[in-house]
Amino acid sequence: DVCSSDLPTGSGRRATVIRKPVVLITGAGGEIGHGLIAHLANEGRHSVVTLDVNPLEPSLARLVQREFTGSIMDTSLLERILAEFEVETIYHLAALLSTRSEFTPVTAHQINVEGTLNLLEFAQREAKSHGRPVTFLYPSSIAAYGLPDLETKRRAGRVQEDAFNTPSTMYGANKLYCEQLGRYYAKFYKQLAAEPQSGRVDFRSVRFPGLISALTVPSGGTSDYAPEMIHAAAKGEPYACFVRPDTRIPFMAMPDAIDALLALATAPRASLSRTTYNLAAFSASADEIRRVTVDAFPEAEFTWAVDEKRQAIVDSWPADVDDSAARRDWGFLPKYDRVRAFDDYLIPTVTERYR
Ligand code: AKB
Repeated sequence: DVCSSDLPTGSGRRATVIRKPVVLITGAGGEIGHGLIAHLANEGRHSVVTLDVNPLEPSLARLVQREFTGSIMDTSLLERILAEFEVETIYHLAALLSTRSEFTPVTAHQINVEGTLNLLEFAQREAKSHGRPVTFLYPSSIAAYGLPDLETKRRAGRVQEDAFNTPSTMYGANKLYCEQLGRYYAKFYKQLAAEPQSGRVDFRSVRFPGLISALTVPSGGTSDYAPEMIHAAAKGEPYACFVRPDTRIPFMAMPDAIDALLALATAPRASLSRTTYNLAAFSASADEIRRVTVDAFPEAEFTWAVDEKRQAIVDSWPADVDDSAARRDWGFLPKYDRVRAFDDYLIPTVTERYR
């Protein structure tokens, strides 16, 4: 899969320049981008082009073919990328997370929705120009759910994709809508036009649970109490947890999140029965996370300081999700349950990080 173009040489002959297809990652400097860039670079099969509002850390920048520093709202920058690269896969990771989005809902809408629309339109045009569908990976979230009260949350158990799609946050509403926007591009885009134009964007989305990375601390999320707790303990800093001890949502270790995106990206299209899939790895209460953290870092100073407003957001997210469609359709199988996530990944890696 190469695209060639003829360029004049000094000798008057024409040389063929081979342009390799690239993977584009937006929000590349964030939590998921870190692991994804490392994985793709290690694999060596794809050249990676990144777009982020901040410059990449030098260790990451070294791994990519080209780094663009700028916004997904900058359509002339997207135009430049379109002109220069044959993008065959997009990981659209740029977003404003749930807590931050509640403080600036209009900005959240601009970045999370209009930004995604820009990228979908970009993908549509890329696919048209190189004649093959562009695979578009979109991380949605458990924030797309909104359970009305704790009793319903307790009774609901493992929630399926199409239940309780009534989010209470701007971020959740943005994610839910963009899942639908992606589905529209994939299946119905300009359905009244003379020439069919859908199918150029091969949109694939996962609803991630709370993600926990041993290498980065997220910013602006509401499930962040779990990673914050672990990183604070490893650094020897006190931590005040902003949710109740019994607060329960699903979580996933970052390597499983990266593997899931990569597996979904390469799954045969015919095997996908949906455009958005739940993913779960383990469900844990805040107190269970505290206990394993304190076992590993006995010096950890820990208090509960419940923020009722952020608590209400986490209470509206399911305690667990049903990810059987992902397991059935594309073989999703997380490596890390709660014990392995802590024993084999989080504790050793986070300890090494702050040594
Ligand atoms: C957040 O808390 O906003 C995110 C999420 C659950 O999508 N981590």
